[in-house]
Amino acid sequence: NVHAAALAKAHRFDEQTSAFAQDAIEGLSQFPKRLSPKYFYDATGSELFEQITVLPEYYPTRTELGILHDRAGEIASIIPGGAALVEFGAGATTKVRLLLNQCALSAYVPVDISGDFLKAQADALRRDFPALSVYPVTADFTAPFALPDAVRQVPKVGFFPGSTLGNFEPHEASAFMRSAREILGQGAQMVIGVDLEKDERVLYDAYNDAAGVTARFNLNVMVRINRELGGNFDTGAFIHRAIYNRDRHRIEMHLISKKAQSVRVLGRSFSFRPGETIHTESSYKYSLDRFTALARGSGWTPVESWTDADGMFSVHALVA
Ligand code: AVI
Repeated sequence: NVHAAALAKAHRFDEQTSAFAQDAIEGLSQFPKRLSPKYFYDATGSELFEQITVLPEYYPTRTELGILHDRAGEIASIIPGGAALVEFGAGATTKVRLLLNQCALSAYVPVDISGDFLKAQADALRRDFPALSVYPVTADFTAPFALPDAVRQVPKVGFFPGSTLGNFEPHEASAFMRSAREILGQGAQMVIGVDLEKDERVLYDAYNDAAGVTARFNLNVMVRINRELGGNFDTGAFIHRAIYNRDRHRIEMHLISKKAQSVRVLGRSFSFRPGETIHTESSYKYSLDRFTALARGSGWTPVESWTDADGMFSVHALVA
């Protein structure tokens, strides 16, 4: 996309903003229009997501925390002593703390695109776990990155909770699993949280909460485009909708235009028909079998998996 690249350059964007600019222009030029869910997470979006995780309808976070809490001892028993834990996309440290309390880990390597947030979290962990070395890495974990030299010699354990894998398209999910295996190396372990298929009503409610937090989270990507890419989205002229696509085993989040309108982003105009959507996120729901097949197909061997009593969510241990 030469035009978008030239625009980004003309606007003197930093690297992250020009990637956002190119992706946004490319996505809004497609039919159906789409935006990548990775752009939800500016400061406001991250805060709104934290609010989502404690909504009564949003079961994944508390269910996964319950599994990690109940099974921490079992999970710890398959993690070699002195290992370095590499967390892909480190948000709040609540989940990793459950493992740190049980495992004799030597190092923690949180990897996240947002450097400021990482540093604050790293400082808090150093205070609470003085024996732990913390080496934050600022990187987009969907692309290859180098681990710090200090953890080169110790066993590695990947940690990818939250069913973030579910926000990847199936080919992206396989590519991520393969790349994680490359980064962590032969013999590494991986602990990964994966949301499961279930009653459609439960899924629907989790992404259409009564308080409207998910709607604000979804619409915030337009606020972000307005601010960072000189857009003029009227957020009042779009509505949030999440539907379950049964054939593809995924929740889809959309922003739907209430009327015919056109929107300018970086000096380009994008027109919407009434009812036209921007597909902003897919959240894939796996069966245990479909996930273990994906893991095997990307170079991992499933070792064990745990679910809650209602079979809502799963945590898997894999070995490379
Ligand atoms: C981060 N991710 C796993 C969340 C999910 O459930 O797919 C993002 C989210 N989207 C709407 N609500 C939560």
